[in-house]
Amino acid sequence: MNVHIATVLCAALGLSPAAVLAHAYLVSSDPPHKAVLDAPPATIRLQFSEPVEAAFAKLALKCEGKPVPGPLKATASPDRRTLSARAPSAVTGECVLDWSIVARDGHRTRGELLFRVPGR
Ligand SMILES: [Cu+2]
Repeated sequence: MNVHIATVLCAALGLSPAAVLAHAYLVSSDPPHKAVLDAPPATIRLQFSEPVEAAFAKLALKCEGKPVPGPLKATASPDRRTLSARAPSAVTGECVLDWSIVARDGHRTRGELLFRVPGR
């Protein structure tokens, strides 16, 4: 859905098809979307289709509906397609990572990554 909105925006701005392809969407993650984990993740990784600007990334984690304290600081890989963030504490329950990133074409895309850490 986000990809379609971004495509429409790029088209509306009169950008070339190459520019339209330049906004970034999520291609994979660790943990994977909707994963059920044996243990809380130490690090969360998001891999995008295009290089992203780590400085403009916003990552917010909620578990069991409550914001997990401490901002998640995103670090980019050398090719800038992967963002990594240390999970701030030993999280449990149903978790949602709200991510929002800016690609090189300046367009922001966002989405949600769900995972679950069953309680003991
Ligand atoms: Cu774009």
